[in-house]
Amino acid sequence: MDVSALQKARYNYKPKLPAILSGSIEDITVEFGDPTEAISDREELRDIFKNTYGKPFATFVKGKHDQIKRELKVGVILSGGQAPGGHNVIAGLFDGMKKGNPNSTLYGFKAGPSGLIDNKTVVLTQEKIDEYRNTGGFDIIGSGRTKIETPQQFASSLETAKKLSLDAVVVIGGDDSNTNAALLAEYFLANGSTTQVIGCPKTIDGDLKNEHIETSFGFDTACKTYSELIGNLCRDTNSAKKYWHFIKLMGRAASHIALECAFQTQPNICLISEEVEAQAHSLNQIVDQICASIALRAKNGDNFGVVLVPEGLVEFIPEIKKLIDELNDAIAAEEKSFAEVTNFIDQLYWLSSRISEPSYRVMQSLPPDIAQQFLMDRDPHGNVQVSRIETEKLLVGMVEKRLAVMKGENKYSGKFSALSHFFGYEGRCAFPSNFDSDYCYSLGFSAFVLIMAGLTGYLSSVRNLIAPADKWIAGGVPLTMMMNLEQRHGSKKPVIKKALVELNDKPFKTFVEKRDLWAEKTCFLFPGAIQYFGPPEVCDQPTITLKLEY
Ligand code: FBP
Repeated sequence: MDVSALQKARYNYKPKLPAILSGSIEDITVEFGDPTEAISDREELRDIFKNTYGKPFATFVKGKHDQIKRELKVGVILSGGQAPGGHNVIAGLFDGMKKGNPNSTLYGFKAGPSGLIDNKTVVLTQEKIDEYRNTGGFDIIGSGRTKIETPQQFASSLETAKKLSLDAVVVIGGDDSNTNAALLAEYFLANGSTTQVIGCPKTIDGDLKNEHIETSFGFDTACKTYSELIGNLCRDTNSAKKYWHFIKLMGRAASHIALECAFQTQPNICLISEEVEAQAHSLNQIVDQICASIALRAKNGDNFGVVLVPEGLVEFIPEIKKLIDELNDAIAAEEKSFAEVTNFIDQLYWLSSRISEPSYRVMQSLPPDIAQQFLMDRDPHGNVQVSRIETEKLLVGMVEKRLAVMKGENKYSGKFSALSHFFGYEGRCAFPSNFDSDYCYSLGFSAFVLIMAGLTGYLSSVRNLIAPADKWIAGGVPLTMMMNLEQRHGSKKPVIKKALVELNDKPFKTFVEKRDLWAEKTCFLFPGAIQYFGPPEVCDQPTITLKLEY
């Protein structure tokens, strides 16, 4: 098979591990902390997770563990959206298992959680793993968004675990997939199965984090990839000086990606959804904010600029959030009936008696092509697919109209020509940065140690990430401690709470200190492409967000 020169070179990259995992395998044991509690809804969660609720933190320390050389059978799942480094999680898990016992077997479940339900597997051999080391993508086994939800799906998953005599299942996924991992761990135990379930924190969105999970893998590479592209657009527009670029960035609900890319490129405007919600900004107020910067720069003769728009923005604008919530509930309550209405005009009529009058008015005020995007299929977890709502185009259209009014009022006299972009899929399968290569490999290796320690319902955790890798701290965090109950598909469900941008934390505050200057002057930074080989200050740096947070 032909491979690129970079891919060949990356095969030889040796990911760095925390000191505790890079020494002798016979010298790793687990130290337990205090029992944990869920974030909220503790009573209900204790009841749902009767066997797995409230386990203690686990940290790996030096010491003897008599099970470490046990022969294992483990199945691994890549779940949800792709994130750079997934292959290295599998490689770390594989290498740990083989170091423990060369006879151990790692199965890959094909195409996400459905591979577990339908028992579709491939045995991952040394040769196969070597083909994917330090590469992007999830193509080694494929990924999928199937949610293990129905009693039948849980029973089939257990059946597969029994048929393969699995010691453990490792779920590499985001908040929803790891919620599923927690439910699976509970189900297995409640049904007398000894198959353990361990999660690994994946998602470019960066929203699966807390004080014990410093970041999800893939965030680093995705942000650096988008920042390269944004930086290139900044330089392009600074050269020709004639376009405003409106760039929507993936990240689902959270604005972590937009904020990190703002630090790396210093655009004129970066909207932060969490702030929009906190200040209850309307769509018109957001447009006013953008127009104020455009007018200010036009006065200086700068009819160009860059605006970053987080993917989930619309869900945080109070009137639109209300509309989305009402749409979700109305559609979930009568899914079949709604599916039968295919024409947009008829859909509006269908909705008119099912959502509130103010929400109906908001729906009607949106350009029809955008309004239709709010009605597209929900994902299997009941979320609106925000990546498919063209917020960047909506904003360009509204800004154009507002500037025309401002011109009439003599408040603006510049030229406005805008181009819209959406960066999302471009960053999800990039070659993982050195940081993600190391972090992912360590997460996979840690998952192996958690399995050897007999733990279930844990998320693999590697901390102290701004230090050099040998100083990283590895262990596991009980999944139930990250949970609360949330409204999904019309009813309350246990879910891992998404970590959104905290307005009182250092990253956002640092951004606030700088943004007024960026809105008026041209302060662009050009971070360039991810470097895989070279000096550590260029190649081995974590994100600015992580540095500010820790
Ligand atoms: P995960 O939450 O599964 O990691 O997915 C992240 C993401 O890339 C989001 O940023 C985006 O909204 C979504 O996936 C797009 O989903 P899809 O790949 O199904 O189009």
